[in-house]
Amino acid sequence: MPLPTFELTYKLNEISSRLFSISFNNTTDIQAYKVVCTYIKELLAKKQTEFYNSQIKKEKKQVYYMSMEFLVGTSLKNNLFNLGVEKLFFKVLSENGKNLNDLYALDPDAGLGNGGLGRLACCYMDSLTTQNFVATGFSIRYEFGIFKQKIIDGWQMEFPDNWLDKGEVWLRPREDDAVYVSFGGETEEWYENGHFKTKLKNCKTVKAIPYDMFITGYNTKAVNKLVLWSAVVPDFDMSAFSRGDYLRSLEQNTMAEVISKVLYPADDHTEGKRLRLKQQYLLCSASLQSIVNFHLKKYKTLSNIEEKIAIHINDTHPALCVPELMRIFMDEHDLSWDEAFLKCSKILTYTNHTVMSEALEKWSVELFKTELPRIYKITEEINRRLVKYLSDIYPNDYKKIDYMSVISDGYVKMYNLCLSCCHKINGVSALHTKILTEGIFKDYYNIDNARFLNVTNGIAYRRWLCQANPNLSNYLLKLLGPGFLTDCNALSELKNHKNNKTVLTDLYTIKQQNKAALAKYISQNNGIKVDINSVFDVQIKRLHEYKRQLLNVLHILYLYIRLKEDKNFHITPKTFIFGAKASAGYIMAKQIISLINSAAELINNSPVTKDLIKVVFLEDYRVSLAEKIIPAADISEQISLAGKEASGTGNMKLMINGAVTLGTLDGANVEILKCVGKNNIYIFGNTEKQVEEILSSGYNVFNYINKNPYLKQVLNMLVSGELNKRFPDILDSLTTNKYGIADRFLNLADFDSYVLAQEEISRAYENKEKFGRMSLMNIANAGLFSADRSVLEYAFNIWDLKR
Ligand code: 26V
Repeated sequence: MPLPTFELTYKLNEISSRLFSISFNNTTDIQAYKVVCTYIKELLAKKQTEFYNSQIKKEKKQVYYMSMEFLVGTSLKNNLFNLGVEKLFFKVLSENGKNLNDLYALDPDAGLGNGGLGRLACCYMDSLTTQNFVATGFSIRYEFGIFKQKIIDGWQMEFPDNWLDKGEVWLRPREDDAVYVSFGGETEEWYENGHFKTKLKNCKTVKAIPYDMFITGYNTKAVNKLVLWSAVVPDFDMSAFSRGDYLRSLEQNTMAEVISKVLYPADDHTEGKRLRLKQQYLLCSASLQSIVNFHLKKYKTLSNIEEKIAIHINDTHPALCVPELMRIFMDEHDLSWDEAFLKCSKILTYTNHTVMSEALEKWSVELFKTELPRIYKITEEINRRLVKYLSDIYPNDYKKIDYMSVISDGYVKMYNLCLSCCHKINGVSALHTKILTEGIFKDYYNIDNARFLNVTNGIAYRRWLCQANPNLSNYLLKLLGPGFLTDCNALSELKNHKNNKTVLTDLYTIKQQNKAALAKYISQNNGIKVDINSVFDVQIKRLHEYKRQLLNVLHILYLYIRLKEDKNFHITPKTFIFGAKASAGYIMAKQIISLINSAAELINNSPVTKDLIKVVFLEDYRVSLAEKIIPAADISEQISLAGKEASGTGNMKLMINGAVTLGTLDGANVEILKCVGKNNIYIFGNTEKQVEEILSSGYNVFNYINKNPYLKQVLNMLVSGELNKRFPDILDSLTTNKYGIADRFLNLADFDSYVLAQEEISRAYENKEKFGRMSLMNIANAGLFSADRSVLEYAFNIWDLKR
């Protein structure tokens, strides 16, 4: 690459005749899509082998990123962009009567994740590759990714997402490298020549087949891999079959295959579901077996393994890596406990992504023990030694020891399993890391603070700016030159133009073009006509009470009430755009989606508001939809309750596309404020410290409701019948203790200051130059939030990789 056009045409014809026995120019679009993807995949396979071999020959240390989620999104455009061949493909395709954009439209949005954590994993793979690190992602080849969301009569419904029917073209199966993973049964233990031996009997074994998905970096020879495991029945149980026990052998079959069937679509609470534990163990066991096998093949010894590999645990979901790596070292390679534990500790590192207590993973001992008997024994021993160690440090402080232990109260606490072993532990924003080290993990921090550090999240901005927003990116290319394509900090040169009226006007024009494109999408999908001269105010993220989409709606209802009361109430036209999936079982979240849709129905059609405010709920929020919304945003809503959002990454994607943040001092918003300065952001609401004080001194919502008659009317609207549905549960959640404490996420305590911030935005937007400059300053100061910077910090401060 780059290839001459005739050579590419020749290759496409060759693949076309191999796959479909026709020439490329006679293919249908879907066939052409498969031909092009196959060509890219085969090219990447070759490049990956070359890159990997060249690095491994130098005995370079490599990192394995273990994650139950990789929210890949589409691949074709990203790969062509990274390889620098997009233009060439446009040309060759059009010579063959095809439009590359039509093929892009066929590329499935691989939704192998729920939200921020899964998307972050992909952004990091992208940046690691761009910077020539040898990095391998490990996850599961879910047949069904995150569900497809449909809104029916205002209510979220979930439908299966069969991404593989087209997505399979990106995968390369490696049947020959399959490994076996066992569940259930009992442990058998004995001594042999003075050595402890153990094995599982009566267990059920599944075969795990790896599928490679290749990861390109920008403008580099490096190509890495994401390895996805698929579980299948080992070999058809012929003996059962010959006994006539057909059904049992079939049952075995479906049992195995169900493990990699579907992604758990919840990111809000631990459910303790057996199948989820099996998925986690499949990921850990299959990946670690293949990692250790590879190491032994290359080095013939485990003595140096901790110098050659780092294994990263992305949140606690792959925490079983700790006991599984112990098992492999001890049971399969005869290392002693102490040798094995020291190695595990040097190899394993862990990132925490949430402080929400409901999301901190734990498993019932009963379940853990029956599914993973050997792993349970090892975990028990880790805990026994841990408790002994802690008793020396905190003698007689049973409460603290219990809090810090891996097993207590009938549960295995996965975060403590990671804390007890990993040699580096990090949070994902400065504030989040502070909360970890001074709050939930402080007892561990106080014993050994050197293990803890912060790595503020970052984004693959070449996807989120360059590919998603070609209008802006091409403009910046002309204005600033190509430096920012490899160094995000080069965007800061845009600051030199902050008083340049032409540049401000150009940026405004680009934003309006992007808004027009989104307006078209909204009109096609929602049948709503929105005004591109209104403020596009965007809140796109998973639906969670702590993220406070509700606060946003309460404000919208407030505007409606004000306008209804007084036709002359001045308001800057605004379009409120939402995108959010709720976990299927999270009823309150689903009710909030329903409320947003009811508010949209009323407000978009009411004569008092219809030309001033529009409310749009965009169905099926996903990576590819985010890529359409983000370039068109004026305002980025980041309004979580302070102390609850670990970092946020949507805030960074919106910022780099010129949206101005309206946010609380939460997660990475704190750092965004530092970068842009207080004049280029709207900060409102109680700080994390104030939140603690309010909650500990007994939060009384009526102190806030009684002070603000409009707030009272807003709350009343939830049940008055003026909306097409009534929302008594939402009202109860805000004003009664029926669902835990009233308004546990302090929507009402932050309401007044939110309204004021929105009013300030209105005034600023009416001054085009002022708002345009704020927008420019957001683009110019986004450099810190590049995933290129984040992964360098991981590489040097956590994994100890060399360039
Ligand atoms: C949690 C759980 C809980 C158990 C059930 C299954 C499940 C699946 C996913 C999760 C993930 C929750 C953590 C998460 O996504 N955190 C988000 O991570 C982003 C990347 O660091 C960060 O920007 C967001 O603030 C944080 O909420």
